[in-house]
Formats: sequence, C-alpha cells, structure tokens
Amino acid sequence: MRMHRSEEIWLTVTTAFLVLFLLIGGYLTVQLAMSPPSHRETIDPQKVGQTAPFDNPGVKKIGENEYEVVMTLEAFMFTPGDIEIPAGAKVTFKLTSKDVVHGFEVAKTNINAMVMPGQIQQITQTFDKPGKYLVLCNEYCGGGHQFMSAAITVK
Ligand SMILES: [Cu+2]
Repeated sequence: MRMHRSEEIWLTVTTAFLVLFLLIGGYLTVQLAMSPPSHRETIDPQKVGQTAPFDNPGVKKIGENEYEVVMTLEAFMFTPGDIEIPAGAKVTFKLTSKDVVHGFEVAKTNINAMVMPGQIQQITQTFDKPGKYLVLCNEYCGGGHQFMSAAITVK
C-alpha cells in the first residue's frame, strides 16, 4: 500500500506532536514534580471525631496574623459553619470528611478542593479583602447537598 505524500506528512507531524507533549508532560511531572499536593496525610474516617485535631474543630490562632481552621465535612454540613478572621490573615484550612466525598469551594477565591474520607486536605490562603465569603460543597453528596454551605467573615 502506498501512502499519499500529504498523508505521510500529517502522520509524521501529529506523531511528533504527540511525542513532544508526552515529553513535556513527563518532564513537568518527574523532573519538576508538578503534581497536585494531595494525599499527604491520612486519617481513619471512622474515627474522625476522636482523632486530633479533628476532635476539636474550630479556628485557632497559631501566630502573628496566622490562623488554622480545623474543619470536618459531613452530610450536609461544615463544622464550624461560621468562621471569623481578621483581614490580611493567613489561614490554613485542615479538612477531612466523616462520610462521603465533599467539596470545599470558597467563592471569590481560587480555593476549590475535594475533601475525601480518609484523607486530610490542607489549603493556605490569605484573605486581604474584608467581606463575607460563601463556602460551598461542590461534590454531589446526597439529598441535602444543595443546603451544604458555610460562611467565612473577614473583617
Ligand atoms: Cu457535601
């Protein structure tokens, strides 16, 4: 079978692009270690309520203008559901789920994470603009999913 000349060119060009993309992707992943920073810490999802720090969820001041928010997610609530922090504060969220996969999205920021049972999710964000930020679950988690929300007040 003889191939048409332009068919040969297209096959060569597309194969070259495929190899190029695989090499770029491989370089970013292996050499520069650009992978999502997840699955670093695990927890027994059956014992979230008895495992520190999740046995005592809430907002803690951990330094000069630095806060830690320990939060549990379950159908269909965030605990704590009302968070207050001063403007300009650096906040580290430590999150885990007590039951199924939930989402942790903070509107007006780029926080958007999956919170899975058995995994501890950690996100750090500085809130410079005062206001009320809506926290939403964006992973469908059951019949009351649309009621699952919380609020962060920055003042
Ligand atoms: Cu949910």
